[in-house]
Amino acid sequence: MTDTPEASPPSPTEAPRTRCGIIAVVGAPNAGKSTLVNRLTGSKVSIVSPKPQTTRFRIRAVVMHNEAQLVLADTPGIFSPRRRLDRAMVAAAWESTQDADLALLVVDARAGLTEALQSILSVLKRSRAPVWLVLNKTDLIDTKRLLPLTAALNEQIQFAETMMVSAETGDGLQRMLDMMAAHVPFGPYLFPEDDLSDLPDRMLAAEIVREQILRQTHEEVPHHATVETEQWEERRDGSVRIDCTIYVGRASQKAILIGDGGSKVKDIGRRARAELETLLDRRVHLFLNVKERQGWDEERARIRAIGLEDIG
Ligand SMILES: Nc1nc2c(ncn2[C@@H]2O[C@H](COP(=O)(O)OP(=O)(O)OP(=O)(O)O)[C@@H](O)[C@H]2O)c(=O)[nH]1
Ligand SMILES: [Mg+2]
Repeated sequence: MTDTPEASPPSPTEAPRTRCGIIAVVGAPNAGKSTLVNRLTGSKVSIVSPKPQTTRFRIRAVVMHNEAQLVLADTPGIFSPRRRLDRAMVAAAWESTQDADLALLVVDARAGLTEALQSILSVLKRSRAPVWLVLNKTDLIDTKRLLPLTAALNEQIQFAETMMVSAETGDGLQRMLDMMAAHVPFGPYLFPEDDLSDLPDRMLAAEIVREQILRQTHEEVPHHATVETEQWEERRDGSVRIDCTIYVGRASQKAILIGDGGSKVKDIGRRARAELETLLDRRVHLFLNVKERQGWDEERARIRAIGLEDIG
């Protein structure tokens, strides 16, 4: 963006200046936004699953590249919302494009131009920030199919750039980083250089548990479960005790989550604990408590607890 004073290149007398910009990563559910953000960051900042609507709130991740700080905002997939929870998720995604210097529209190249994508395009047309098209999952399709898809999408929006990548294999990501670092405006860093994300550890713990629920349960259970960290207790031996509550909407969902003799919740806990120990680099004692709470996805307190604004 060259129309702001900050964006002008440094004059020869000035010390070289850094670049910094906020980049909103948007798209339909399951397009691979979180996989992309994790891969660009080189660590796990956002949970990933094969099920749509995995990400529920905006997570900022910081990537340092070529003297530039790229602040990537991973967002919930955009779809037609029904529940209060869904409306808040979709609002968070759109909101993140408002203060962005650049928006990346991530498209599942194999899925192509779906109805969901079509309605995103019609809103994104009015974006203040430039929009780049990121065709993802190119490892899954024949390259011959990419050109007609690019042409069809560019008919709807004049994308400033188009890139073809695979967040899974890393293909095309180096070039993408170079281009983003060259695009963001000159300016001071917004975050300390060693910051990874703005996700507090308590939220990270809840998200890692939710990721296991998404991976280990099916049908209606994953989307009707929410996880909150109730207690975080530092132990003298350097370990931490984390107590999380899993809320589900119905008794039947609770029964599935608990499993025969508690086997399912034990498995969810075991895997989440192992992952948390790696991410937090310390011993973790994880306790999960499953509660039935009808209508939690319409409850303001539950929506705020996962970091979403209540939008009524
Ligand atoms: N083969 C392949 N799979 C991918 C690629 N990128 C993402 N995936 C898979 O696609 C699924 C969805 O990925 P996510 O990163 O959770 O997608 P998302 O866009 O963040 O989804 P929501 O948070 O629900 O909006 C996961 O199973 C990923 O492993 C890719 O480049 N190639
Ligand atoms: Mg996601």
